[in-house]
Amino acid sequence: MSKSIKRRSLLKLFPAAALLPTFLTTQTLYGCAPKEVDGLNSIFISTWNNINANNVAAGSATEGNNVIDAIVDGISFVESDIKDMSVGKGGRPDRDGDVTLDACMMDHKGEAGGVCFMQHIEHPIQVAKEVMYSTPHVLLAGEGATQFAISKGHKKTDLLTEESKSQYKEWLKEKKYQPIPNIEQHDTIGMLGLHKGILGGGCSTSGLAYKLKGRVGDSPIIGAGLYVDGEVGACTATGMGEIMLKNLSSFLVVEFMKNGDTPQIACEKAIKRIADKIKGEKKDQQVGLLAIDVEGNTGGFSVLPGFTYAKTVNGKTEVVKCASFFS
Ligand code: SD4
Repeated sequence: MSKSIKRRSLLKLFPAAALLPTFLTTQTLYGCAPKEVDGLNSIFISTWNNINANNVAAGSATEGNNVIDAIVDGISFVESDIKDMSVGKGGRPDRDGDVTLDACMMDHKGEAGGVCFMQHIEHPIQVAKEVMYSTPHVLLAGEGATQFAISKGHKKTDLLTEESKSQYKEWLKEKKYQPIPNIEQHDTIGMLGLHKGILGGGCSTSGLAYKLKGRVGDSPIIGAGLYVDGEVGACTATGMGEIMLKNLSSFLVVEFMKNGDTPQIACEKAIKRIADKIKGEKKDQQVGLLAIDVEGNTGGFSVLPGFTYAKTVNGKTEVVKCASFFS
């Protein structure tokens, strides 16, 4: 079974998201019956301007898929989009010219799965879900992750594109490792969903361009790039992964929400903690945090200006501009 999502066939279906095919299998979420939030059937939020991904996720949920499968569908769409050069196929390579992918998922029961430093597989988010539900593990890395993906029916593929190859060739002329805020750190997709009262989240990236071989960022690490507590809320992160890894930012945001903060205040507090540590020295490093609570309230905040998120409530999408700690 090919799990590749064809961009053109999906685009043809917009905005009639309800007509989207059920292209991925449906996972039953333990027969849990949480209360449905009044008037809110589904809400999907994702980092940056990932409007299409949200629409795919919302359409998938409308089709009857649960929140995890809807998120997998939304993120898979971006992984196949070669114009997004920080996720999946078309992602910028490491310093050796190899594309290495990180992704993770977490559900409302606290189940989690991820892959990191995985090569040659177009849909790390699907593999992350498979790690979550069909292995006793949380994280598979490198060749082991690739082999696992192949064992689950994924095909090996060349993730480089003409554009990413030509940008890499240019980069080789100077070989300077200098991530640029909101340019290079702006495409990773972290998506959070609340559908029929059930929370879930996923995150997928090719990481920072021209990173050292073997570098793994926050995106596949539970607590750093993503955290979900089905009783409280969820958070996902984007930007300079090393910062989120050192601060476990997504876990921290959910913990703040658990202690009573709104998603917005929780994101602001977690960013402040980072900004206080940075103390103005590393003002070129962006971190954006995005959160949702079980009631469907959302919030987002970043270290530097420029962070946005796409928000789709009951099928209606808008892009929200976030405030930032530094101006
Ligand atoms: C990483 N956090 O690998 C990711 C990069 C990112 O938009 O968010 N890019 O550090």
